[in-house]
Amino acid sequence: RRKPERMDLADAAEALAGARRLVVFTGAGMSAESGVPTFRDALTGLWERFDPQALATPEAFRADPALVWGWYEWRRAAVGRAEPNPGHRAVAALAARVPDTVVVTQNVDDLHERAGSAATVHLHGSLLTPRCSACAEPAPAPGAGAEPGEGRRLEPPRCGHCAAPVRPGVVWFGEALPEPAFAAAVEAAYRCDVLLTVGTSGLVYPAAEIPQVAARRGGTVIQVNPEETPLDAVCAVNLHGPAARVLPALVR
Ligand code: BJW
Ligand code: ZN
Repeated sequence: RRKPERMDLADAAEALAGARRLVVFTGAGMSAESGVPTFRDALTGLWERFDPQALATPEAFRADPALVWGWYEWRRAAVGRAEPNPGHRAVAALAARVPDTVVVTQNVDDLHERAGSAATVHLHGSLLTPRCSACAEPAPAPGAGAEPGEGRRLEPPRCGHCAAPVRPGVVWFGEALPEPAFAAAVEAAYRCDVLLTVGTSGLVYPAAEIPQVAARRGGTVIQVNPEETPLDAVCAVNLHGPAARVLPALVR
């Protein structure tokens, strides 16, 4: 099958409609229009206001569990109030059309699932699956109510098994990705004929390898991002624009 050198929106829609094995690879920009902040956008990104070294590393949690737990509880509560946007719904509609679709997300929210993409692969874990920091026993997700404000400390609950502090179920810098999720993502990228990458800066590894694997294997990579990214190098097109507007136009 011919792979166009340069595509426009109509070519991209056609490639998606004709895909037999599809991967949708998403990052924080996917949920931006649901009101969930990204990490690296100028002005609005979380890393503009918060220090990743003090919050998103295992060392940070060991040094100050209440600071880290409070920050993640604040974010979990915000995600609970957010709703999937038309982009999430367009991804679910695409998957309904192409049965062999794997949705791979770096996001720690559940907005793909709530929009109907039930089997989403989470490369960086989830805000909704806390576990023991010592024995990894899953901990019950805290109920609504006790949410801290922005930047407020909160003592983490204790493991019912071994009494160590419970930690968020996300992947911090320096930690390995969950092996089954990463293996499933690599395998899907290896097999796919089209990969749609949405709202990721493509800076964080090894997740950023996923679109590159698809491209190397001859898959057509279609990107949706208002900005240029390093993934432009492997894309047939970057449909510059916000996910909640571009994705519904692609799936129409
Ligand atoms: C829109 C939009 C709209 C805006 N519509 N788009 C190679 C070189 C250098 C360093 C490394 C390397 N390999 C590994 C590393 C280290 C590190 C890393 O990659 N660092 C780089 C930053 C340099 N990687 C790791 O540490 C990883 N682990 C690892 O390598 O382990 C090795 C190991 C092996 C075996 C045993 C032990 C260890 C783990 C990385 C974990 C990343 N975790 C985070 C935090 C998760 C928890 C939390 O939520 O707090 O994951 S960091 C953060 O970045 C989060 C995201 O998933 C991830 C990716 O960000 P994303 O989604 O791309 O968001 P942004 O903000 O960067 O971009 C948003 C994009 O959306 C922008 O492009 C906008 O333009 C766009 N946008 N509005 C569409 N409306
Ligand atoms: Zn435990």
